[in-house]
Amino acid sequence: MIKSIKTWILVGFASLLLVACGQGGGGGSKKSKTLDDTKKAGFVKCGVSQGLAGFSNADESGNWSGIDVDVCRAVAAAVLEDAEKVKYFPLSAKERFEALKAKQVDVLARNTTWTLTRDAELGLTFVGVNFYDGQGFMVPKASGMKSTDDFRAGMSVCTNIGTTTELNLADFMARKGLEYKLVGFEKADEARDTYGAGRCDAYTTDKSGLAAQRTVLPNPDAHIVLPETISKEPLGPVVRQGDPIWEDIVRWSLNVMIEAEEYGINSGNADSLKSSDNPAHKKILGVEDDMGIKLGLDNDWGYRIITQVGNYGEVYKKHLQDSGILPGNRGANELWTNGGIIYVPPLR
Ligand SMILES: N[C@@H](CCC(=O)N[C@@H](CS)C(=O)NCC(=O)O)C(=O)O
Repeated sequence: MIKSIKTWILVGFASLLLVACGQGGGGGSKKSKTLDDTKKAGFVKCGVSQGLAGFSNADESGNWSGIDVDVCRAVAAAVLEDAEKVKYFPLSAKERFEALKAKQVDVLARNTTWTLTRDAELGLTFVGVNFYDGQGFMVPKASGMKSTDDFRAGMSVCTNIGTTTELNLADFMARKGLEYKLVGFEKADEARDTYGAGRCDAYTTDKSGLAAQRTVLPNPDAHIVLPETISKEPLGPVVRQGDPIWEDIVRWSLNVMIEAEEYGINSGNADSLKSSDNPAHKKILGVEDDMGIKLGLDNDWGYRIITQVGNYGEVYKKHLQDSGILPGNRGANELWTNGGIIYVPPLR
């Protein structure tokens, strides 16, 4: 009797250890209110910008596209088996967090910078980074300004309110000891057009935003982006706190696009790589190891994302390089294996 109690204690202790080491247990039951509601609705509720070329932008027929839009399309491919099953909610910078908290949207994929305050105070969770950015300035070429060293006291700067942009500008000008006039707008097109009409000496936002907005100014060649980058703006998708399964689904829907690029899987070769004997290919494409089941999905989730949306490199090329918005090399947004800082935890 004593012996069998001892055995049971040992067995119990061993399984505790296994669980503690993360080796025990299966997927467990996966209960997500957001996932259930999304399936019931038949679409992903996606918060996007009010129009930012390359990131989230609607054409005349109301079709949304961009690298942020593709995060929501990836989630739809993962959970609803169809990347088209997304409803887009255009949100200004000022409105975006309230809209997410009020459940008007379930994913916010809108050039949003991950900061401590937003992470800690708003009841939200940033799931990753889909574009590493930094803030810059655009000025008219005719101004003769070549760098921020040419800034002078009393200058006016157009930008958007409710952004990190506004805060970084204040810090930057304080460091320079320059008084300036903030010309703030809730809508990005108003900030851009007011600058375009010559009513501000400079326009400031994330450098990707400057590149995108420059393309829609009446005469893009009449403006230059100054060389300085004054901040770190890691942009990424956000979800509400409190639904860890949904959080994981959104996080890994982004991660699998990046992992696919790293392992050479794209929308064109995913089918043939299903029979690859590379274990990484098998995991990503759902042939082995139940990655999808662990997320509370099915194992084809990654395959669907890659074939319907593309890997990260394909998405980047299509929306940012081929569109002419950021035609040069990817810089920080290159994979870590190619000298950039795009790096995701392993899909295993
Ligand atoms: N990344 C910054 C700035 C984001 C931001 O909203 N920028 C403006 C200027 S490019 C914008 O996206 N406007 C588009 C819109 O409001 O629809 C932040 O998270 O605060």
